[in-house]
Amino acid sequence: MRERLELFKGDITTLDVSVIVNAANSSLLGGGGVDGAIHRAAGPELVWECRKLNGCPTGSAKLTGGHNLKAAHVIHTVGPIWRDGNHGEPDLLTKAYRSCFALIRQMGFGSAAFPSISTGAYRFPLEQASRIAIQEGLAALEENLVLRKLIFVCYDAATLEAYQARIEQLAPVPA
Ligand code: AR6
Repeated sequence: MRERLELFKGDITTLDVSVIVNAANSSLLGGGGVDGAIHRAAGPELVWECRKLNGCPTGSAKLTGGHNLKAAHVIHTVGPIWRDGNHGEPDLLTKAYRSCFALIRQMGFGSAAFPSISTGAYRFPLEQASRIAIQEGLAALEENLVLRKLIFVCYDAATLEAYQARIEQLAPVPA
């Protein structure tokens, strides 16, 4: 599995993969952060398509086309807003990743890229969020052999370091 998992430091909108994941809000009508970047790169047709979806509850995921993106599809998911960790935040973040991986499996996508869901404007602590992301990613790669490449996009140095540390803990390269 480990060899099918990649970290990429940069902008998710540049990636040529089957599907990119958007860390959206429940309106699905756009916002800041990665959501804003994806809508800018995809063009206005993305929000027109999103308007027909009637939003998305936290922890769920919905599929659209990629429009002007290199990726032909976008999965929009909604991670939890961090309050204090006692409001189901870890379970909801796990659910958001699982909802995306379920769609990836159902659609038979061969490659997918994820941002670090909830760790920006939604303030989910990076250490715990990166653990959930890597755990769910490895589980998905194990059960879905059609998924040849899974990329976790780390936009800044702190995110990259956190993901690298989690991979070393959870999927060490055999000696
Ligand atoms: N490519 C990859 N990652 C990015 C990019 C990019 N172009 N831009 C930012 N990131 P955030 P959230 C990183 O705030 O915490 C939006 O307004 C960013 O550095 O985008 O789930 C939505 O509409 C961070 O590591 O998403 C919602 O209202 C990560 O993406 C709300 O923010 C997630 O940060 C969702 O908040």
